[in-house]
Parts: sequence; structure tokens; C-alpha cells
Amino acid sequence: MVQPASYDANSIQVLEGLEAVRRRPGMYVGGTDLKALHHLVYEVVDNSIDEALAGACDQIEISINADSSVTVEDNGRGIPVDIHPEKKISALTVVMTVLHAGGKFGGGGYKVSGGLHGVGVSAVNALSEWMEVEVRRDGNVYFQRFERGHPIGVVKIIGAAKGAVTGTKTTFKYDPTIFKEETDFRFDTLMQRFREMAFVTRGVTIHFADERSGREMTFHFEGGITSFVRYLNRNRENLHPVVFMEKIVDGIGVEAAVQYTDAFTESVYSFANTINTVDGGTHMTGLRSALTRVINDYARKSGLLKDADPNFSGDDTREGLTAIVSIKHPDPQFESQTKVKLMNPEVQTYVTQVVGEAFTTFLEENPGAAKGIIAKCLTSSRARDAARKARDLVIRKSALESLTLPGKLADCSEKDSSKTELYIVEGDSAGGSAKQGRDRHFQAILPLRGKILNTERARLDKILGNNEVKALISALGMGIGDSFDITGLRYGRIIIMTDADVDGSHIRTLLLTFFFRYMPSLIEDGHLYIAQPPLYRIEHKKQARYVYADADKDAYIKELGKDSEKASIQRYKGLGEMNPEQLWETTMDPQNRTLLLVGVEDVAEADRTFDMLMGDAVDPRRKFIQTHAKKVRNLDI
Ligand code: 0RA
Repeated sequence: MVQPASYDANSIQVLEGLEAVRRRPGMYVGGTDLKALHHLVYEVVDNSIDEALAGACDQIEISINADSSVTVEDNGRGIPVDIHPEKKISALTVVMTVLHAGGKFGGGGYKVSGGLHGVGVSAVNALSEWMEVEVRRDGNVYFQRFERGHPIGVVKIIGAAKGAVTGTKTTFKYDPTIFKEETDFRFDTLMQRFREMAFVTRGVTIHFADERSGREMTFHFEGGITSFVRYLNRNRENLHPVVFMEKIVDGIGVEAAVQYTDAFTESVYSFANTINTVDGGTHMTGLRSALTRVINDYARKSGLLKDADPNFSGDDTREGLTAIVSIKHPDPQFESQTKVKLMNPEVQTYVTQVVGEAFTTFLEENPGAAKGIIAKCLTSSRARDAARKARDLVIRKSALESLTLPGKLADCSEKDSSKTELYIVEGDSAGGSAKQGRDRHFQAILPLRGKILNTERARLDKILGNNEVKALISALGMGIGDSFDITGLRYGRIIIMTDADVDGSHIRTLLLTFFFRYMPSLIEDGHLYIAQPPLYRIEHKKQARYVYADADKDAYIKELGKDSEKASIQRYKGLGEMNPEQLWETTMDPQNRTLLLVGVEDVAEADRTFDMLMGDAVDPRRKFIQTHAKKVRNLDI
């Protein structure tokens, strides 16, 4: 025994605090849903990440156990166990039971890593059916168990820690009476977060294992966020090596990694105390404005930008930019409880300063790279100019022609967009069948001839010049670019209907890329679908059956047994092989058809995926296409 059991005023206060967490979990961990459940894990792992950021730990092991308990083990200094001077109980017990106690004592260094609301591990303890902590320190192994936040006995020594081994091992089982709904940890969700944590905590090794499935992953990035940028650009052509910059200003750690590529898109991610701030904030603004300023200054000084030329805009300097900015702040201010936007004003000044100095030096010392980056900005600026002119022309034209619909669009009679559908069909012949087969009251048909443009590899001006794309934009009624307005959408469902062959899947991909790049809200709001035409028609004893998958065809033939010799099997190579009635019956009739809803679960991942799919690198594209089918959720209507 290392402490007396005491039930004084302090412990009563403690228990009241934990009761408050159990009564109102929403206030402390953001709810009782799957997201909140995952946050319990992050809260515990954050403590180990803090040890790593303090330079005291380089190994973190996380496992989801068979009983859905979670273990997090690190080789840090171990949570202190000595008796807390005020509370007269072990520091370990205090950390585990007092809200916000986590980093308040012990040696220097402040708590920097995220936490959900910075409540610390005690909130997790309160929401756990049980929790056990093992601390290796001073040659001993200390142990304490808790149930629903209450200590079960005092801190005990249960063994000897070999040599100078130190660390903390925490296992918790969430309380199913609180997390009632959906309660299965998702490996991929957790893995994504651990990968980010490992990127922004250079040198730490995070091993993550799922005992339920046997899956495991190890993350270790010697290069920290430099590796992160390399990872993001793994399928892009870069213009120079990653530029890494780092400085502590006024107690705030600032790190950034920057690399330009030949892509047309921007991939910039920001982190505050290891949390991915998806809505950016002052660190993001600081990074962007520094890059724009430095590039303009250098371009003027070196004469690459002439006196008569206007400055590059922020958009010009962001085309092809991949960057990470990561800050560590003792007192981060976020816009809301969800921690997606950093608000500290001083951070913008510091990031601008650090990135400004370092990137200026980089350009001065690497004139070749500087020239490449500026050439890229020039092309981007000229293209934007051309696009603006082209768009103005399109807008003026469409104002004149007052929304003329494309000639080949067979529109529907219904005007209420919540009831209407637009089928985008490959080829004129399938378009013909679809026009005859449809219910013209609410279904419109737009046939596309041949392939539309690869919009990933072309700029807006060129895209707007393509007739198929033009027809698509005016049929949808929302405009494009800066003038895009989703309220103009003329159809509630946009359905891509292509042949079940290689060309069909290519056209489908080109369309998906176009929508993702230029009309993402169409996907986010759930308007985009993929039609599912049958692969076979099997006729047996004058009974026709449509089959949508090879496996179903095989199953049916097996079912027919010997009789299958009498069946006639027709394989549909294209939509054009179906007559209008068949097309209606199998693919367009809301009573019978199956549609796949296209969703973007994670925009950042989709960004990488689309780039990979449509970019220049060939191998990863092939790999992606093979696994693509699984990513689209099924939706029966
Ligand atoms: C307070 C003080 C010290 C370490 C820790 C907390 C600590 C907490 C956790 C939680 C998970 N792993 C952890 N590792 C360390 C510093 C103690 C010292 O100076 O020795």
C-alpha cells in the first residue's frame, strides 16, 4: 500500500465531478454516439502523444481487444504515483478522477496535444464500465482499477519493473449503459487519426492492432510532416524537394512543410496540437499569405514578374501547392467545441514570420526551383485570366439566350426539382432508347457523345469550351466556377447511365471527376447516382429474367441444373442492345431499379483518390479501379 484510503471532502468533490460527466456526457465528450466513442480513445492516446512531444516517449501501442476494451501503452515517464500534497492521495488517482488534472503537476512541459475538450483521461474513466492503469516507474509496477470512475482500492505495487523501464498502460471498457447506440470501434477511422498523429509527432512509433479482425498497422515517420507531404504527393510530379521549416516563437511551436507539384489543385492541411483543423484558421492564413508574399517579392526582384504585370493572386500561388502547417500551442483557441478552426490571432503573425523567412531563403538558395514555381504561377495566372474571359462570355451568352437548354436534352414536363431526374446517357443510340423508354413526366435524358474531357488535367477555360461539358452545365442549371449556385439545380437526382464495359467505366469516372472538382456540393448533398443496368437476360421456358451480376448468373444456372441447356443467355454489352421497354423495366423504373448513391465520405481522401485516378501515374490508378466498386454505397429506392 502506498497511500491511506481517505474519504475526506476532496474525494466527495471528485466523485461529484465524475457524476456530472456521466449525467451529461455531451458536455464533456461531445455525445454518446460512435464519434464520441472514438474520442475516448483519442483522449487516452493524446496523453501518450504529449509524452512523446515532451521528448519522453517514442513508442505507443494501441489495441482494440476482443471484448471491445481498448489498451494504450507508452514508454513515457509514467504517470506520477506519489502522494498529492493537497489532496493527500496518489497523483495517479488524482489524474484519473479529477477533471482537467492531467498535466497540472510533475516536471515541466505543458499539455499540448488535442484532447476533445481538454477534459483529460478522467472523463474517459467516468464513462468506462471499468478502467485499469499500470504505471512503470522507480523500478515498480503500480496498479489501480476503477469502475465507472470510482477507484476500486488504492494504488498497489504489483511487481517489479525491469531496469530503467518506465511507462503507462491504460485499458478501458466503455460503459454500454452510456454508449447505447452504435458501439463498434472502426479500425479505419482510428487508423486515419493515428497516422496523422504519427505524421505530426516526428519520430514516434504508433503500433495499432485490432484483435477482433487481426488487422494491424505501424506508423513511424522519421521525416514528420515532410513525410506527410511526400505521402500526399506520392502520385504527383513535384517541382522541388519538400521545404521544411520549424521554429519556436514565444513558446509556440511552428512547423510547416511545402512542396509544389504540376497538379492544378491545392492540398493544404493544418494541425493545431495534433488535431486536424479542417476549417483552417490563423495558422492556415499565415502560411498562405506568407507564400503569396514571398513568391511575389522574389518574382519582382528577379525580374520574372515585369513592372507592368500585376501581382500573383493567392489562387495563382496555390495551384499545385501541397503543404502542412502544424502548430503546438499551450492555450489554443478554437472557433467552436468541435475544434476545426484555430482562432489565436498571434499564431498568424508567427506562422507568416517563420514561413516567410524560411521560404525566402529557400528560393534564394535554389534558383532553379524558384524559377519552376514562378513559371507555374504564371501559367496559372494566365489560365485564370483566360478562364475569367471565357466565363464572362458564357455568362453573357447565357444571359442573352436566357438559359437555353442544349438541343439534345429531352426534358421532362415536371418543374419541381424535388421530383425530377436527369439521366446522363452514353451515346446517341442508348440515348434514343432511354428517350423512348422513360417516364417523360419526371425523367429527362441527356445523351453524351463519346468521351467528355478529362477535367482533372485541363483548366476551366478549356473545360468550358467542350461541347459535352457545356451541355451538361446548362442542363443542370447551376452555372460553374464562381457563379456556381446549387439552388438553380433543375433535377433532384442526377443519374449516370453508362455501358457495363471499359469505355463505360471510363466515361463514368470522367463524369465523377468533373462533378467532384466543379460541383462537389452535388455529391455532398446526395444528388448524384449511378444506374445499374443488367448484365444478362436469361430466358427459360418463355420466362425472362434479368441478372445484374456474374455471381447471380452462375447461381441461376446452377439452380436450373440440367435444364440450363434449354435456357438462352443474352449478355448485354451495351445499353443500346436493350429495347426501350427493357431499359425502362430494368434500369429506369423506380419500382424495379437499383441506384448507387455516390458519396464523398472523406473529402481529403477523395481528393487524393481522384488525383491518383486521373493524374499521370499509371500503376496506382489501376490498383484503385480494382477496388473502386466497394466504395460506393448501395441504395435501393
Ligand atoms: C504528469 C506528469 C508527468 C508525466 C505524466 C503526467 C504522464 C501522463 C501520462 C498519461 C499517459 N501516459 C503518460 N505518461 C506520463 C511527468 C512525470 C515526471 O516528471 O517524471
